Amino acid sequence: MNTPETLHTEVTETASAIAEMEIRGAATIADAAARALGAQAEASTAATPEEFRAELRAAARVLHDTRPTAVSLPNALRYVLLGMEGTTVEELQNSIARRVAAFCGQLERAQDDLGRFGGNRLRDGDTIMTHCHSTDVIACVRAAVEDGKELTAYVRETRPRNQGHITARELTELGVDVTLIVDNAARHYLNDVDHVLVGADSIAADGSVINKIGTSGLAVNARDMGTQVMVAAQTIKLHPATMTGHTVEIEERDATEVVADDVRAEIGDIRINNPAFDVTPPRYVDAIVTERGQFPPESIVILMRELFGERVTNPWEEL
Ligand code: RUB
Repeated sequence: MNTPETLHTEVTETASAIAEMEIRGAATIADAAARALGAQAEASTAATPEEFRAELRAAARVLHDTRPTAVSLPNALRYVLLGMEGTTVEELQNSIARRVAAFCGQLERAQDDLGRFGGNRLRDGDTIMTHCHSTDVIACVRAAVEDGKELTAYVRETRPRNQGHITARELTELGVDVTLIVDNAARHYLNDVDHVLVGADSIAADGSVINKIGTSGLAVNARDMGTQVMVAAQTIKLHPATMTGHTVEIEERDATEVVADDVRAEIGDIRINNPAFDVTPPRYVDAIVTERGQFPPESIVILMRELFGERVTNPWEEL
């Protein structure tokens, strides 16, 4: 039955953890969503294949509607649902289990491969600057460090949620010499920086990079100062609908992330905007590093066509 009562708790809990950002970052969200679909399939008591399919689609819808910007989420749901095959409930269940395992395995391998390519771009003694927290970026730094390179990092704290603190901790654990700075201090230090290194939530067909709010200003400043901008993004971040003219929705989050209600009341009658992401045009990006190698942003559409074809379906939308 296609009702919320049949949703597995792992689906509802994963969905609320994504919405509340306890699970965050594009790759981690994709992994969690795929696993939640796996849990739904495994625990299903559907009496017929039709019921099973409807149940899986309902679960995918709940997961899909949590956050709108990271395309890794719909890409993960699509991958799992399109692999559903069989004529009995048991066969369908097994096909989902296989597909989830394949997806999560690929995600991990892709990050390792991407890390090696990104790591090759970094030289011993380089200084990087990061924004937000990206597991794809960390993979690049890890690969460089494993190659024996010593790195220094300026880590932007990343208002309003300070994901830079996670990056600072993880880079320190890797042995990188870390300096945490407020976002506004970036330009002050960019002269000392060899690479700005950021992740992506989505990459559009024209090579635009959608990532944490503040990325585009950082990239423009970096270009102005002659500093390389590298985007570390597995191909699961490629946004297939942008090939047919769709734009990427930018998530607007709660005003309380910017300022607490009591402080807001003291300030007076103001509007607060809190966009979570922004769009960096391709001309400010030197390379997009994926598990398939590095690409100039303008050529990413070729890879996108190869991976997704021209037509993209949203199987969770069928009721
Ligand atoms: C996270 C963010 C990250 C990308 C890439 O935003 O912008 O740079 O998601 O992360 P939020 P990864 O904290 O709002 O989810 O490389 O881990 O996929």
